[in-house]
Amino acid sequence: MRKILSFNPVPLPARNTPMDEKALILVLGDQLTLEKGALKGARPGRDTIIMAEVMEEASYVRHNRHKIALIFAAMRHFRDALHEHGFSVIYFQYEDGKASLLEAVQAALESCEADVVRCCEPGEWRLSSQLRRWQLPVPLQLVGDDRFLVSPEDFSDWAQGRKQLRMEYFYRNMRKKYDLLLDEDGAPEGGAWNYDARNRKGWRNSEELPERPGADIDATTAEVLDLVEREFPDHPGDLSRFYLGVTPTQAETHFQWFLEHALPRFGTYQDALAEESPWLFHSLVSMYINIGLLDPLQVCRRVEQAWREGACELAAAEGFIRQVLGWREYVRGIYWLTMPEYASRNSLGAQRPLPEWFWTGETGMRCLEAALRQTLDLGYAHHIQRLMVIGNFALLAGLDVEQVCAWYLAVYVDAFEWVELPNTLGMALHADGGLMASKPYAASGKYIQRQGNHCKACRYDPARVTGEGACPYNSLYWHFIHRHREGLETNPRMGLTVRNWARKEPGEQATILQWADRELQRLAPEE
Ligand code: FAD
Ligand code: DLZ
Repeated sequence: MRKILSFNPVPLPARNTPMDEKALILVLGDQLTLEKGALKGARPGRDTIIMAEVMEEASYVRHNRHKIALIFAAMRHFRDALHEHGFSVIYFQYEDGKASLLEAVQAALESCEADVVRCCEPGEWRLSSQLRRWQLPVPLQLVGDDRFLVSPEDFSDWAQGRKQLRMEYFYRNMRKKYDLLLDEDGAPEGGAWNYDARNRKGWRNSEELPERPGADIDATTAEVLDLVEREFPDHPGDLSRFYLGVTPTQAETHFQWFLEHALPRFGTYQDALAEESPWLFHSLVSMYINIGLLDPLQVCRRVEQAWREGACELAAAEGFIRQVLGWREYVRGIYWLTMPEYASRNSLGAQRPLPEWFWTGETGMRCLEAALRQTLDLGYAHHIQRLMVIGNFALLAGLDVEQVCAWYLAVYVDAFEWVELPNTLGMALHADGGLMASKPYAASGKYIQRQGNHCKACRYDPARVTGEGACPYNSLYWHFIHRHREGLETNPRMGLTVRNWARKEPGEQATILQWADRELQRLAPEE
């Protein structure tokens, strides 16, 4: 019998808090939820809260300026909300010059009486292992993160003994456990668990794109934007286009806008690529969920409710819920199941240096340039841009896995390693030996042409494989298949492609491989 994930969202370790114990509660920049994590059971008047904008967290990668601004502005607004709830908060602003969270906590301990330091388990292995090495004059208590719907322990129980881990089965369990999109008999609404096949339409510029709400910039946020502009001159991000909400209320406004204006088309155009819009009908809520401004379960329930009220089709609601309830929780499970070893995997031996144009966007390839420019300027690209445009190029070209992952961690506003790494290393680069995906997401220019309208305006032709003006994705695709043909021919989902390659005349193969080598040298030189 299959194991069912235990229903209780994230059992926190039993905490026997003596009534007179005073805690110094460290709240990290992506833990901004009242009454969850380390703030669960916190007592105003007795416990003190510490929050700190610190150099180490702001610069462990070259974070997009939108991300730093989002985190600092959201932290400052959260501090104000804590004050309103009667809490005493020690808050270090970036200008206070604290280098690290440890330094901030040590300084806070000198100015308050605390018997214990309490923190919710950090989302990234890097910080989690650092915290465990801290030497403090009082004990450090780490509590589980109850903003996720499955704890790492429950995920590990589910994974144990399975020959192969597949998101689809995990997701079905989650639907049952959280009673989402089930009919009265507990069967999936509409009779199927997955409506992905209906969610793959290409963009032909045939729909009007609704205008998105902008940012609501108050004095606190404006101050942060100035600070980030001044202090992080070498980081990507055009802050004159700041578009993010920084409080739960603002995040809710953006989500409500999505429900009303974009959800009805979300499913249909989930995989589409468009010249006209960086976001199409996507929700733009990952950053809010990831830092605690929106609750993942509530977001799913609201989408289900929208469908039940007739506001969208089942395929749209199911598609969205699968991403949040399924993929988001699944990748976190994979991360904690396999770290720290996962980060060093490179099963396809990809080692080409990351080209400099990843930081400028200048490639001349219309789809790639659009995806990179919006990534660098706004810190946002939707899933298909991350996977099938940028990630696909990195996969086909065999770019160095560590460098590609570090780039993804830096450039997106929603990037935290627990979600970035399995998506990049596993899903996009297929470097984890097939743990995340049963086949590499490798595609030629034809896929990109089918999904959108970039190719029409591009100098490269998706119908040509070699010669000046041929779309580079085409020859690189065959180069990839050729390089990895031995490993791929036994993969049931790739065998046919390998056989198609083998059927080509040796002369044609040689021409394609030579052209691809030339393209690789031009676009991703080895030195
Ligand atoms: P929508 O398309 O509107 O989807 C709804 C929500 O579903 C998202 O907000 C997100 O919470 C969730 N979701 C969708 N797909 C995934 C997924 N594969 N994994 C986890 N959650 C998912 N997501 C991040 O939050 N942070 C990252 O650093 C990140 N890096 C990625 C790197 C690569 C190479 C790839 C292929 C995907 C990455 N994703 C990441 C997943 C996904 O692309 C983003 O969550 C999504 O594009 C965010 O935009 P949105 O809110 O408009 O999402
Ligand atoms: C991402 C980020 C940034 C840019 N700055 C801070 C900060 O100054 N202080 C803080 O507490 N948290 C910050 N964060 C979020 C942390 O990096 C995040 O908590 C860890 O990566 C664990 O997920």
